[in-house]
Amino acid sequence: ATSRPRVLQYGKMPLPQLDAELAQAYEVSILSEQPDPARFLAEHGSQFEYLVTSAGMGLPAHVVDALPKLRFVSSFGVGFDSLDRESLMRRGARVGYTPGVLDDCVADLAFALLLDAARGLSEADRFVRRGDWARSRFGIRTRTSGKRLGIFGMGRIGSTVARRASGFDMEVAYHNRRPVEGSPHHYLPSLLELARWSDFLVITAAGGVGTQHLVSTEVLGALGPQGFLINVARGSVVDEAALAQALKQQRIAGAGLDVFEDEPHPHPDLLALDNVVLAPHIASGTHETRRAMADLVLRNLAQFIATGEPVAEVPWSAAQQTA
Ligand code: 8YV
Repeated sequence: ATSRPRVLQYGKMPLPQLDAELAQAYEVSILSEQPDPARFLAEHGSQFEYLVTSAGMGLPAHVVDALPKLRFVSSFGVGFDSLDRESLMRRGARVGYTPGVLDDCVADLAFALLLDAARGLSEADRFVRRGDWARSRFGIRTRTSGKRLGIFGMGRIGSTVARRASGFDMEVAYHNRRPVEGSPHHYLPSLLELARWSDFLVITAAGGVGTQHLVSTEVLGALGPQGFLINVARGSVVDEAALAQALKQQRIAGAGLDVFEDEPHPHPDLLALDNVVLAPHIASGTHETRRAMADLVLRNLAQFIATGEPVAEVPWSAAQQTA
């Protein structure tokens, strides 16, 4: 048992079972559970070659800088915008993540938010529970079938959303940094044009460098008073204050949001609005998908320790190997 590799876990994982499985296989220290994490890092940082974190917790530069022997990070999640790229590259540490196993559940939630925003489902639920049904009528809403669905970010998740759309007889167009080879969908060369075209604009783009506030007042204006915004990507891609204003003034029809700029604190103005559906970052949060993500976190770590190559590696980490 003494030969088990040491692993620094940045915090508790999004699937409690995974905490137990990591502790079973490795000599784990959980940084967030230490009485004085900064002191723990200063005293023990040089003992760790392996670290486990999640997209939600991230990994800041000061932690990487306190781990001089760090070789591999196994992250729970497909997003890697919260992992400090610069310090990790400087350290020469490789980074594994969990792409591919959450596409269905994230696309499902995008559609749940889309249908809810269009039909007012969450608002209707509040209406019935308040007893308003016996007093008044619930307003009529917007059709979804046959409408135009714009997808910003045509990666694994975006294309899974597009497949869902065909069941609703929706027309699909997309914007992406570049056209996706072999995609049957219409490419629009700018987000602004996509927003102008769309009835429903779904954000499935990766967050991070170069994507901050791309969904701006101008883009929301192009989406227009009949348009809906759905975001299951990263809150940072949307100017949330501008979105709250646009919703309040009904310059767009509605929104469905699973992600926010400052989680767990949605912009306070959003909480008072009925034309937005709010979810607490739950798109990957099913038993099946979180299990698959946990398995990939474990496999990435085990395989890196055994062979020096993870199963799935973030693009900039992989690129540094071939450069
Ligand atoms: C998770 C996510 O909830 O995969 C991602 O990038 O944002 C979500 O699936 C997150 O990783 C949990 O921290």
